[in-house]
Amino acid sequence: MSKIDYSQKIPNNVDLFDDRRLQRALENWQPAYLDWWNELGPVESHDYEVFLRTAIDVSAKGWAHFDMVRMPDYRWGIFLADKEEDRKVNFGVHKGEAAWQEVPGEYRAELRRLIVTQGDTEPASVEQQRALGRTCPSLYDLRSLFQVNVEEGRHLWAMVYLLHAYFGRDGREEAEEMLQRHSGDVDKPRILEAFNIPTTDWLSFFCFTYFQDRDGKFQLSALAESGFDPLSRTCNFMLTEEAHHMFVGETGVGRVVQRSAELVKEHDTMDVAQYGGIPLVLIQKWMNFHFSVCLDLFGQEKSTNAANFYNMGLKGRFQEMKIDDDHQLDNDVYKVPEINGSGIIRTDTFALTAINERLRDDYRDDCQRGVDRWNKTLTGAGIDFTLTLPHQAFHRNIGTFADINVDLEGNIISPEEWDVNVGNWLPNDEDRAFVESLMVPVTEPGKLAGWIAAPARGIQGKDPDFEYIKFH
Ligand code: BYC
Repeated sequence: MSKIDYSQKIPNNVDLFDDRRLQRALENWQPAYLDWWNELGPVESHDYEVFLRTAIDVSAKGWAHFDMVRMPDYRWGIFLADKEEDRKVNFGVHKGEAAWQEVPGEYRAELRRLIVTQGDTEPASVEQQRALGRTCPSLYDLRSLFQVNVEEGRHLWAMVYLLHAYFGRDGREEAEEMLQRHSGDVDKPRILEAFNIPTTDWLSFFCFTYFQDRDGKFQLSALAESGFDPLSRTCNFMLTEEAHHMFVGETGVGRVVQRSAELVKEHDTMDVAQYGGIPLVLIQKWMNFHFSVCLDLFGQEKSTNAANFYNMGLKGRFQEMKIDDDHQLDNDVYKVPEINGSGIIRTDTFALTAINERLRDDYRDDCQRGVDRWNKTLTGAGIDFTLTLPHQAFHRNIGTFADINVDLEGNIISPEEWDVNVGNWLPNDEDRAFVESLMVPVTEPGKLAGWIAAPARGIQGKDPDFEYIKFH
């Protein structure tokens, strides 16, 4: 079951050949997808040959093959993780029942909504990042961008497969709409706000892959717990690919921090902008922006939607089966932040309605780990500067804190104080113009832009200065 069949028009391990109707429906969608990729995928990449990873198996070892691939010839396919025999619904009111192989009729609308929301983010991120190839800091980084992009395209295929295979006509309509909504489009925007902001510089790209792809990790992990087995298996395999995207983010920001630290030491000043580096205060502002925008992606602090998804057995918690409780949560509480007079406190609320908040807490802890590693680079260089994650109430647009102003430490402030300080906390026009001024393309093998350190190693045993891209 696990080998992927590349002899078919749509590579897959789901026996598509045996279901001619489904195969035809997906083959009808395929040209629209390719048109979308050509129009809104990475700019000017059509003649490039890129050292890309392609999935060839879904087992833990040796699942990917690396080779030079012409970008338009990349094969997007449908891959589900292997089926677990006798899998059960592991949480909610159906706990203990056999996992569903078909959509449970009473939960069809909720399930479709979750799959559509997830699917919509995948092409959105490709659209957001489409112009970055023009300003890559190295061939190594350009390859990382394209690797991330093709796999986000594949993740769209993953969700479109579920829509086509399990939701009939309205599933097909939803699949079409995935290609009609566009990031930032005033009339037909992407569903979640963080996917409508263009990614215009590489520090933003690295923050995106660190913070926003990590939301992907947590949401996919919660969906991988689903009692709807095909969704679980799809998400499990997507998570295998997702890990590399976060690696691109963590090492990307880490290399910017490292380069800035080198310049601080070399010139004995924090003002490294004059030497072509990105000052640490700017890196902090970029982190403040991306982290706060991503916190919104977890939804409201108290959410009946999330409680329903959990009760229904459709979307679990992060690593549900490692949590030691009854997985039904009828009598459990969880601490959720609330505004209390002039401050923010955490109070007990029903654990079921706090599902979004719990996932957000797990996410925050995971984000902190990489920040600690970046800080190690700074302490190692003897630099007295600590990068931090802003308070969870800072710069929020969804939930409890959407209508108040909060500083980086979590103090509630007046709109006037916000206006005076926001330019010190979030990237302002001048900061963005400066960072963009550094974004000049470097495309000679082994060469690197001056604002970023070299990668510690290359991809798949190749040297960092390997010719990862051939321009034709
Ligand atoms: N923007 O009850 P609530 C990834 C709406 S990233 C706009 O809290 P819920 C990737 C909400 O729709 C992972 N609207 O909502 C990363 C609701 O509307 P209604 C993507 C928002 O549903 C990088 C109302 O507010 N996957 O894979 O519990 C590159 C009430 O809110 C937002 C998923 O998100 C928002 N941010 O939670 C590529 C998983 N937040 O019902 C890919 C699927 C809330 O009042 N999605 N609203 O009309 C979900 O699980 C949930 O829909 C959410 C929201 C967690 C997003």
